[in-house]
Amino acid sequence: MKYIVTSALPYANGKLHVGHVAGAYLPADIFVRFLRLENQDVIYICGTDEHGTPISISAGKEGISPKEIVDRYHTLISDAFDGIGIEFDNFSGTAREQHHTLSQEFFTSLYEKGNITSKTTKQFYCEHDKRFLPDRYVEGICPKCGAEHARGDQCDTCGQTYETSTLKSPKCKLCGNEPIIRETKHWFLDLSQFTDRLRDWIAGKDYWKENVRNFMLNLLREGLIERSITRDLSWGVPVPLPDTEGKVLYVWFDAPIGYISSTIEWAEKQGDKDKWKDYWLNKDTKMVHFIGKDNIIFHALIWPAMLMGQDKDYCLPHDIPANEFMNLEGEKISTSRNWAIWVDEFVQDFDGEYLRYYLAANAPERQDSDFGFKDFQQKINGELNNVLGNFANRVFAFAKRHFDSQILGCELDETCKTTLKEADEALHEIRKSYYEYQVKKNTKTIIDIARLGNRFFDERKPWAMIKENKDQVQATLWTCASLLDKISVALTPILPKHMQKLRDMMQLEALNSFDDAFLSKDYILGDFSPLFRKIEDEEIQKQIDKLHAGSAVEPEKNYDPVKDEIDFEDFMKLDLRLAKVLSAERVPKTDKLLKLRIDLGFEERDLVAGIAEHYKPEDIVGKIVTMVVNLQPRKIRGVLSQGMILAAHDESGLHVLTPDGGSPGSSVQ
Ligand code: B3M
Ligand code: ZN
Repeated sequence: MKYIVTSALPYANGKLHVGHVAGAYLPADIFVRFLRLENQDVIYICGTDEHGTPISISAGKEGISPKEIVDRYHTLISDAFDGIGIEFDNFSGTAREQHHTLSQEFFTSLYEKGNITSKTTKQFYCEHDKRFLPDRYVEGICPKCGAEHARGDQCDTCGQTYETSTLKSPKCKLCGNEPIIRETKHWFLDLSQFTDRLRDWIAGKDYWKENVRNFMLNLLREGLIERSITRDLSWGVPVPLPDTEGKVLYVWFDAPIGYISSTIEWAEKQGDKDKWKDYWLNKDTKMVHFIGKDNIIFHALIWPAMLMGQDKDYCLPHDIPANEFMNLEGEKISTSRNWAIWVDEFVQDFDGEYLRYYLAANAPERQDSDFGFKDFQQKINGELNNVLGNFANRVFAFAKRHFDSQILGCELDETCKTTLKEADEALHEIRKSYYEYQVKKNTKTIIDIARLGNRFFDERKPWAMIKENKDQVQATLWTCASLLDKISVALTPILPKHMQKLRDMMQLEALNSFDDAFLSKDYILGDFSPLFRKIEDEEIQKQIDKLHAGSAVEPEKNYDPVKDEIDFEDFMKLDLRLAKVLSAERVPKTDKLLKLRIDLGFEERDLVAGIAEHYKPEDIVGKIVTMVVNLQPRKIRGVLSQGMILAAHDESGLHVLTPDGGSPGSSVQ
């Protein structure tokens, strides 16, 4: 059986944060490490997703090329994966030549089969920037759920996709202007032609996670529509048709093809350029895509259709275990607000495997989970240190003191056998659960084996028994050593480095298989030391302070309550005019008041304005302001005030309303 395991290609437009790792990377890496313990033939494939509008926008903002952006983040992301032991067989990038070639081949194959249609569509165009505004170049109100900050291609809030031109209140992301609609020719993948094949394909997927399978079945029930697969952009895979200058393949069309192009690159690095075919052109291959839930439609619908529309007989996804999201300290992770834990920074302060352990124990497999720093500390100190680390240390120390670090096989009594049997039953469950990607459950089950070991050690009281019955103590120690051996196997997919450290202390042979957990052997211990380190309160407080300081968490804006409704007649009683400030002086003995001489065109007036804390007299003179002129005159600090100028106030201060044109006396409607 061959496996291709992939993780969603991270956009090369930002650093890696813990939410990414929890959703699509750690679960995949753990699954691959487990398959290797099962001596399965597996390759783990990934790479950076190097196209798409966010990269072009970032490049524009920094005044550099998109290539420089993707090269920078490819390296940063790759290094971050190294820091937490995520080990791909190949980590490529979709800006590479052979990816472009393959993507164009995919397009052409579908085009020649008539699966791609073209039509002139309405697209947002910015007259100021003289360019079309695909995807993230435009932002507005989601036409499906009404959420703000919806993008041109997909709404982050409800996850739905829609025709860009249906976006409400669109704004150009480059200049903020409202774009116009212009016609432009684009190409569409006609998914309806794949309905029967997709329905047959998914019929056999009753083992899929519910959220994925139901999502797909709903889409099939609603009826498949054609989906735009090209964009007006300069950065991306050029559309392989004549007269398509300035048009590229939509990033979500070419990105999944990156799984294949990265495998081709891997085969070339292996010195056997056709080796990728053993996996991709093999109907028996089990292809497993690890993704976040916002990527389901692309992986469970569009990508299989693209594969079905190829001349080559590609294998189709076997499983798509989409994970939910991980939040942070009770809030959604937000890169724009820097409300995130960046992996490259985190591993400067903590061992990368502590992050692995916490994200495994807290995996968002069936529902969103939350990364809490105090909870992280509790799991590392309370479980790794106090349960597993403590169990190993007390067994090794006792064996060193009383048996010269030699724990040899011996006659076991019933209690020992029962304890080991309980552990083996747990291991069979763990093995099955790893095949079902149930990492969260396995983390708990493995730590429970260490808890069983601590309880067994306490109940056997070797420190007391050593004087009366050394054989019984030897049986106790051997049982404990065997439990630690089993744990070292079961926990290797999650904590590979620390479990190798444990096996080195026990001078165990190299781990070849999950079955090694059931072997019986003598234990000749080597040097040992604490397996883990405790995390101090100050370290955690420092992380929490850093998160809050670094995140531009907007303070809650409290708006003035909206006043009672008035009718149009009431509003029409107000006489609003433009007016020019001729002179200004402070009102004596007050901090807030300025006395202004106002020119209304048809007359001059005095008025008192409460703006002295925000405007020096010289700052306001000469301004054209907006004024209520039919307000009853009032004496204020001895000055007869004949009207009121309008100003807005917020946390940044007070701002008088000045029109962007008009002359004194003009009526304001
Ligand atoms: N680049 C990342 C995301 O939307 C996107 C995945 C592509 S996988 C082919 O999370
Ligand atoms: Zn613009």
